[in-house]
Amino acid sequence: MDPIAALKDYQAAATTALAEADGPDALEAVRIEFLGKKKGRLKDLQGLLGKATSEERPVLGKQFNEVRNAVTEAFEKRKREISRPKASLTGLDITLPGTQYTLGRRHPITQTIDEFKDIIGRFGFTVVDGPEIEDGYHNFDALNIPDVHPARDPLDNFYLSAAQAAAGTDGPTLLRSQTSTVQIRVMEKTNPPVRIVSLGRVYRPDTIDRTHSCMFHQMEGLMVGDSVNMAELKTVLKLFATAYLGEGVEIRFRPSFFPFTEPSVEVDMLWDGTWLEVGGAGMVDPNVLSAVGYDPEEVCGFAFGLGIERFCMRRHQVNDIRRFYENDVQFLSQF
Ligand code: FA5
Repeated sequence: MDPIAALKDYQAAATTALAEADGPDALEAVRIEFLGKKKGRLKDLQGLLGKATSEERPVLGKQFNEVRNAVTEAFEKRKREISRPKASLTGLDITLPGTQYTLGRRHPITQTIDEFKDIIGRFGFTVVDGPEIEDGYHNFDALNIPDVHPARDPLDNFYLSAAQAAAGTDGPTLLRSQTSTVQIRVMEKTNPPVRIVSLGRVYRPDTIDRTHSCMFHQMEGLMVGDSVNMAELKTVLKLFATAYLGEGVEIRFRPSFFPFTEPSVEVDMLWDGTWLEVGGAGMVDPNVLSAVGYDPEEVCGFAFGLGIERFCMRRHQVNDIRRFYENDVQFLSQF
């Protein structure tokens, strides 16, 4: 074959093969075929040139070098194109900074719950869970709440008639109005001594204001043994509040009434010169102990229920509970 024509063929075939190579593997195959040093089409061309006469050789040699350099350059260019990110091919400027995603964070109430668990865990309380959808027995009956008590009023509870119908039960089904339900569920299954807390959501159709929400969180505490007393209850609550809010916190206990404790107290906390109610507590009523099969002559206990939002509000100087539930990212991102 005429060496000049062979050089032209070689260059044309290499140009086509490079254009068709659409990935690194295909490109490498083209390199081996057209630029391989040991064998391949370049080697064949060299063999052809070797047969040229001594007059032809300088001219052909020069042309051979030019063609080989051109194919090598075309190969390098194609290699750069293939390795370039695809986006640049669609006209995007890949040197611009990428989209900055902001990481979410845990809700302040979730953070408070975790801190509560940590603190109360150091007092030896174990964390347990209970259901948010409850039956009337655990929300009222076992807690010594009489049938005619206003705490059962439909205006004070979220009764779930559809859930009740689905469960096929006679008694009511409702969103629990307090975490005290968990006291009962734990004592039903556990022999004394008991030392548990349960933290979670509760629901009440209260009028919403600065310190009231329809859904909020409580931490229930229960300690049962043979000599548990009111002084220990007050000490636990005072030490707990100090651990969460600092040395300066002032707590007071006001005589009160709950059907499931006797005596009962309400717990207030001083915040900027005003007392804010943060919980209820007392010695577990003997009727409650009997309802779960404990002998009130043998064991006694204390229980408390604290409003988690109100502690969190005082700690972070949030003066309206509604702020926690408005999904205002600017507000939430401060915690
Ligand atoms: C109870 O719920 C009792 N179960 C507490 C208890 C437990 C007493 C064990 C004795 C033994 P009370 O309804 O007072 O009590 O609520 C307790 C706390 O929950 C209140 O002090 C307050 O901090 C918080 N709380 C009550 N209602 C709301 C509401 N609507 N929004 C936000 N927090 C509330």
